[in-house]
Amino acid sequence: MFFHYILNLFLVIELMKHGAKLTSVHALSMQYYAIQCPLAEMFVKNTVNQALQNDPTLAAGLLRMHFHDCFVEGCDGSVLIDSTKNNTAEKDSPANLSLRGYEVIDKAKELIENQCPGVVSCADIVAMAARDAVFWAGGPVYDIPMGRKDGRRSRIEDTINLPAPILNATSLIKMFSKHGFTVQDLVALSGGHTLGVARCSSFKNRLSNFDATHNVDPSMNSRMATILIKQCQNGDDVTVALDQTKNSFDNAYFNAVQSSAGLLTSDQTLYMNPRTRGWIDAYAMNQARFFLDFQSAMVKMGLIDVKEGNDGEIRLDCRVVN
Ligand code: HEM
Ligand SMILES: *[C@@H]1O[C@H](CO)[C@@H](O)[C@H](O)[C@H]1NC(C)=O
Ligand SMILES: *[C@@H]1O[C@H](CO)[C@@H](O)[C@H](O)[C@H]1NC(C)=O
Ligand SMILES: CC(=O)N[C@H]1CO[C@H](CO)[C@@H](O)[C@@H]1O
Repeated sequence: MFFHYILNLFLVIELMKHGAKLTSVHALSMQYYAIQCPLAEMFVKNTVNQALQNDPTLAAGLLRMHFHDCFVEGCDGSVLIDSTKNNTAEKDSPANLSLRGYEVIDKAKELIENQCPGVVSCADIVAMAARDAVFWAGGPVYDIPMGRKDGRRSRIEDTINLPAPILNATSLIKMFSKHGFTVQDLVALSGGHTLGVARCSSFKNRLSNFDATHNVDPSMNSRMATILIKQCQNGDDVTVALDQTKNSFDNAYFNAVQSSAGLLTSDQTLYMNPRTRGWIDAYAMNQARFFLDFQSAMVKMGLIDVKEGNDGEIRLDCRVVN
């Protein structure tokens, strides 16, 4: 308990150092559901643990879901909304088609609604599930403030705000800084690619007709390129692990990037730009440092444009606006 308290204190200090917009945070709190739904976090945790026992690869899905939720319209559960006759939702954009883990969120929401109806937002459940998935996979444990309200808008065209895998470090730095992230945050968050897979469609830009002088991206380890070219002959939907331990949350991703084995352009570019390169080295050398910076960057990500009060609602079914 005491350790937790110290950790919280440390995170707040870290957040202030990183210049988080603390003014927009005041309504969120660690104890937000303490009175109205004290078991909310436990329900989510149990549901996530159970789902991951059956399918460990879902940890990656749940982490990525939170990232996509927060980068499009803020962390407001908009990523969960199903398309209707009138509206094509974020979910149905090409970027989001490979998102996974929606059933886990539905299941947690159902348990929570039975216990304390109309209290816990889908956005908070997504944030908790991502946190619990990281821990389950061997990553750090950390507290997140709660009290996000659910949004009412989910439009396919808004997913343009997601970073594309072909972006270089300069563009990524610019894009992430719009949300208040430092260069260090960008590299720590990219460490989320310690979990999961990508489809060939996401990195085939590196495997042929790369530029005027190269057929294959010269920043890719050539043995790896040969293997990938072969694997991707079976189609755009073939999946390849983002690092060598796709179900373990560790710092293997940074070792991969160091040895020219980052899978996406957006991964390998972090070793080519002098502003990001040092952080790749730091995290490759020191996993504890990565964990610490990842958790503070995740707390920060979870606060992007959060909706409070009447700006949002507590959705009753995470897939449908009330
Ligand atoms: C830096 C900019 C980023 C870009 C360009 C990017 C892009 C991508 C792409 C293209 C994929 C593969 C999708 C597919 O082919 O199906 C992917 C997967 C993934 N991303 Fe990112 N991502 C970024 C940042 C992040 C962040 C900040 C996180 C979380 C902290 C994250 C977590 C994940 C995870 C866990 C997967 C694996 C998903 C799975 O196995 O289902 N990514 N990302
Ligand atoms: C779709 O739009 C029409 C007209 O704007 C409206 O009457 C209807 O209720 C909408 N349906 C849904 C499912 O939102
Ligand atoms: C990064 O990408 C942007 C946008 O495509 C481009 O203008 C810029 O020249 C690129 N920077 C480097 C260092 O390649
Ligand atoms: C990262 C990525 O692939 N983003 C795409 C998401 O979907 C929109 C709409 O189809 C595209 O414009 C983005 O490029």
